[in-house]
Amino acid sequence: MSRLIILISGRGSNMRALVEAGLPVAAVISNRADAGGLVWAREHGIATEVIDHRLHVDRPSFDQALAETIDRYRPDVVALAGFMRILSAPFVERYRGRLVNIHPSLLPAFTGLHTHERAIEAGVKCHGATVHLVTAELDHGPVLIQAIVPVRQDDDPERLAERVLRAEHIIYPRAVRWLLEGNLDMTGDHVRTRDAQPQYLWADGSAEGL
Ligand code: NHR
Ligand code: GAR
Repeated sequence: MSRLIILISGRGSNMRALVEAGLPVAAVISNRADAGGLVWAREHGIATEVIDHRLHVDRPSFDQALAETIDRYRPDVVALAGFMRILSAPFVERYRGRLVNIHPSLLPAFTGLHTHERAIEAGVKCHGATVHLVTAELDHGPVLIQAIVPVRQDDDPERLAERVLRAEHIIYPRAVRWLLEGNLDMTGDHVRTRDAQPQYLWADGSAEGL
């Protein structure tokens, strides 16, 4: 049986989507004791841990404590789900090919924070979310799946974020399942599903024929 660890910092709606998809979640770990997602996880009988980054003198020592806690659960895959601490190169190397993140933009556009606001500001018409393997370079790892969400004329960052989030909840469980089940072929930056399942999602069905 494969094992999944989820790292969160906040409300944990993506964590919930992973649990509700029936994935084998061994534990949920947060860097914040007040993360809303921890309450939901405990209510659902899932083991939880808190590793508070403020109690560590520097990033390497936080990352070391985090890795030690993760490794006690002997996970096959580690999924970042709204996890807000940048991870150091040794941490990323330890879980190479098994550490995955969901980022709220169509990478490589809009790396970093405040993506919805920046997409509207830039005037792009297609936005979305990306599930990617984590590498030492922030928001730059190989892409597993992307969801395209149209930007509407009257969108504000909150409304756009809400639609992107719904797409995230569809693509994240799909991609994590591929990883857990060994359904991905990886060569360099290129990741392909072995059974040719589509690695994109259109939030707007009208474009299906393209
Ligand atoms: N770590 C590595 N090495 N590579 C990635 O691609 C990572 C990562 C850690 C987290 C998620 C990411 C996102 O999807 C992620 C990807 C936090 C920040 C950030 O600036 C940036 C990107 C992401 C997560 N964090 C601040 C920091 O100093 C703290 C911000 C806060 O606490 O609110 O770590 O967007
Ligand atoms: C999600 O939109 C996720 O893509 C994003 O934060 C939200 C977390 O929501 N992640 C990042 O911005 C990482 N820097 P959730 O806690 O409800 O899953």
